[in-house]
Amino acid sequence: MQIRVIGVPMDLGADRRGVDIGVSAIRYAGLHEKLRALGHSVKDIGNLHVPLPENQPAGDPHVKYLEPIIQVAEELAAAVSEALQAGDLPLVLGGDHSIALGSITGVASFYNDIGVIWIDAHGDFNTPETTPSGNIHGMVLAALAGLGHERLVHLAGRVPKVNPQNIAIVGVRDLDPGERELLRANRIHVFTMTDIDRRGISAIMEEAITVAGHNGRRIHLSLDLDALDPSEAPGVGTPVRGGLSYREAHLSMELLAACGQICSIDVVEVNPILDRENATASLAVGLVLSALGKTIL
Ligand code: HAR
Ligand code: MN
Ligand code: MN
Ligand code: MN
Repeated sequence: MQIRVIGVPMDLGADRRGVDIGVSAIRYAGLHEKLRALGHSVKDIGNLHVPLPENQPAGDPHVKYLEPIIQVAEELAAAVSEALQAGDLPLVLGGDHSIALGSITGVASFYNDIGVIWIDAHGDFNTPETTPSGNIHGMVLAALAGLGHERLVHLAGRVPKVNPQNIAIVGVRDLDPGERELLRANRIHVFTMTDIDRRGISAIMEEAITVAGHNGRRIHLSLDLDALDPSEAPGVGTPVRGGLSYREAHLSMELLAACGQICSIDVVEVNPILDRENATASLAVGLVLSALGKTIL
């Protein structure tokens, strides 16, 4: 398979600066050579242009940096759908999680019914009314499901980008009060760390794959590195204790590879400034390899 790498050095969607250089850290961790060693071909189109926060007004404090985030999302959506049209698998490197707005919009313009598996400590299901921070990375999944600021919801094309029934969130352990209500009211399938502790990651991922992928629909994987326990992934902007272990994360990726329905991937929230010797970026590369077919034997 040809993997098309798209870098998006975005940090307008989060408060903590540093995820913009996550794209470089992931490349530096050997992404290309390791993908090639696995038998894939790799085409890297480089990084999209992302404006600097220093040169932008934050604007509405309930949806900060809305305009530049939308601008980048439109560009990314076009790049992702172009990759899919060419038969490549888009691998989008972040940047903060607000980039999923563009990547999933691009996938949804190519396939008319998609599923999303969102692996994250957080729900990213706030709206401008419920957000405690105004940071768009915490609102992006709601927007893709049709809820929230209308500029985010109505970005290029159909609304919603993904049917809320086809979304599975895995690894959750930190929700805001209003966000929790929205997830409940919209019957989103949320698999918390408690569910994983009780039932095991294998059963949970099988169920998540059924939720997102039933009827054989294509699945977009959005991997937020803060889903992992901070002992494994210290280099993330918003660490939360009690996350996925190294093997739980790898097994999740291996099960996704085995399902054969993954059409596109985001890897987000790697923050090299907070990392230890690029451990989190290296972990991200390892997880991508497992998601793209690397097995132990
Ligand atoms: N829920 C909080 C907010 O909306 C924190 C959001 C999260 N950070 C992330 N996204 N890294 O997964 O502001
Ligand atoms: Mn996230
Ligand atoms: Mn997160
Ligand atoms: Mn935030």
